[in-house]
Amino acid sequence: MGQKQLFLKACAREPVERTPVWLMRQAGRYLPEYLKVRQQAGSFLNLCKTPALATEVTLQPIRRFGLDVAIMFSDILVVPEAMGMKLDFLEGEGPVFAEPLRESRDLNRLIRPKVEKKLGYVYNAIEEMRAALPSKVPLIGFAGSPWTLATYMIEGGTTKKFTHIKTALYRDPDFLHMLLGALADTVIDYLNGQIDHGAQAIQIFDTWGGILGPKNYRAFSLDYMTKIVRNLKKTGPDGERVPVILFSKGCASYSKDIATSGCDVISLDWTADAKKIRRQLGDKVAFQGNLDPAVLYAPEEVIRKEVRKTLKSFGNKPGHIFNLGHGMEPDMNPDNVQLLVEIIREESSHLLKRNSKKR
Ligand code: 1CP
Repeated sequence: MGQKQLFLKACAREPVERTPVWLMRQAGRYLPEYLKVRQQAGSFLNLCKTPALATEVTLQPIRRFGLDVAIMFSDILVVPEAMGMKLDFLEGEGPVFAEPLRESRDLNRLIRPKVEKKLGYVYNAIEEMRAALPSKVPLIGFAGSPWTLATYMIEGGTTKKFTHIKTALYRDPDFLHMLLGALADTVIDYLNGQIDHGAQAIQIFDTWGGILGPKNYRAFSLDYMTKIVRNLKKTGPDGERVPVILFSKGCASYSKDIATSGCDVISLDWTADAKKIRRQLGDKVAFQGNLDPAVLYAPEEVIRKEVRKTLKSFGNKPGHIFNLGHGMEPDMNPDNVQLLVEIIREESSHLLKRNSKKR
């Protein structure tokens, strides 16, 4: 084993010489080289299910920008598919479950999958990715939170209104809890498999946690994520600790509760006041985030100003991983990503050098 990678040091709240950086949805449609492979694959799901192609698109942003971390190319919705739901990705429309779940008896359609069998293509991809990545670039595995997966399984696809899942929440919470429990069990199996096959960190995407009020957020999202965190293997096959990152979009004000889950890192979206949250939580956990992705539409001087602001807001204690507050969008310019990464490198090394002199 060589030197511990910058990202894993930051997750463990150890001092680093510069702030490590990766970007949510760093592989994807804003990259022309991704579109090429995507076309070659024929469909998005085929791309996810062909390890050689998934490996290629995982590596693309690493090669182009020299990012400090890779995230395996896949999607959160392969889990409901493995549980028996028919999944399509329609051009311009996103994911569609043609037969969504609406009441308790629909749960009979779900199975608890043998993950090695049903999701073995993800594990094969992880192994191929690890073999292809430079040793200084660790690989993140991931899953959706039970709550976020349930929104797609009950709504049948992307929604702005969340009518069906909110109806279930207030009319039939037992149905929802049964579904969330089943999802948590499968996600635990699935993520432990990712760790066995070489994922060096895990991120749980709770994209829709923020549509819940505080009490419901705990009962319907955080409790299930906590169960997952507590049941994950703490170390990988190489004996290294596998940190867990929780990203509940729109939930920064619950950070104190989120930290009690046992996660190593809290990922913040751009609405979060990082300075305040760091002050509240001390160094209980590390943080990831939280530049507004829309800054990538701005000119260089604005990008620099916003990067400085973000770095400063996380303060000078160890334990910050630079990221966006949410994912890259297809219309973003890769040249601005290059610029962003260079600016983060420069500004964070200056800042960390200054701080170490002060101490
Ligand atoms: O046509 C295409 O090429 C599909 C676009 C696409 C891509 C590139 C989808 C469909 N998924 C992905 C990859 C993906 N999805 C990754 C790996 C890429 C990387 O990060 O580099 C990851 C981590 C995800 C996770 C994911 N999928 C989330 C959680 C993260 C987030 O962005 O909030 C969610 C909610 C999904 C569902 C999903 N997959 C794809 C779409 C269009 C959607 C719906 C999003 C929505 O409802 O708004």
